Amino acid sequence: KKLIVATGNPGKLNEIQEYLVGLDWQLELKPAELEIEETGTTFIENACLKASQVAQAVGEWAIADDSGLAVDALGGAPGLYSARYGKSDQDRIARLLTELGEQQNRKAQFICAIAIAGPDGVIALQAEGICPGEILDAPCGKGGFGYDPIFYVPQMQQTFAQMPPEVKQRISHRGRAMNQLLPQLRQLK
Ligand code: ITT
Repeated sequence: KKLIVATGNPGKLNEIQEYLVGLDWQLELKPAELEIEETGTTFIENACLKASQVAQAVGEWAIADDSGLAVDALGGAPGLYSARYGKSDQDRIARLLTELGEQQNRKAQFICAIAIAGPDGVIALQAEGICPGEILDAPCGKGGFGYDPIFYVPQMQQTFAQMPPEVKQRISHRGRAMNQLLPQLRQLK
């Protein structure tokens, strides 16, 4: 069976593909011209919206990810608006560091919602994962994507961008959501 990966973000796409290696699904990219407006008020709502609309448009199963970084001292911003916070990863990181300034409370969490919809657009599976961490004063590390260079995980004493990919994949918000979802995805026939 085909599974359309409903994302336009290459970093996400890479990671989602890794979790699905060895499964019985033939992965396919979402047509680039198919863009879904994220009108939801939660990560889960937006993930469901993207999965459902792409599945229906293509007439195949689809998996979507809605994620973001919520910073405590910024009242949870950029949160749902993490992608819309700047024009490039570099701009988004610069803006976040500027808005946080000298703030002592650097606590933050990455949140990831994943949804899978059938060809009729009906949601079959959904899960959410969270990874707590801290925002550094300056970027550190070359791996990953997005906000990874400023997201430090105290437990590992590294940023997401410093970790070997398999370590990020195991402990990240996306990893935690996928771990809940994968056993159920294997049952879907
Ligand atoms: P799609 O909607 O097409 O999937 P998007 O990039 O617009 O792509 P979102 O609306 O879910 O996706 O926005 C997520 C934002 O959070 C985006 O700026 C990402 O770079 C960032 N983000 C999500 N997961 C991340 C991770 O594991 N590491 C670093 N940044 C991440």
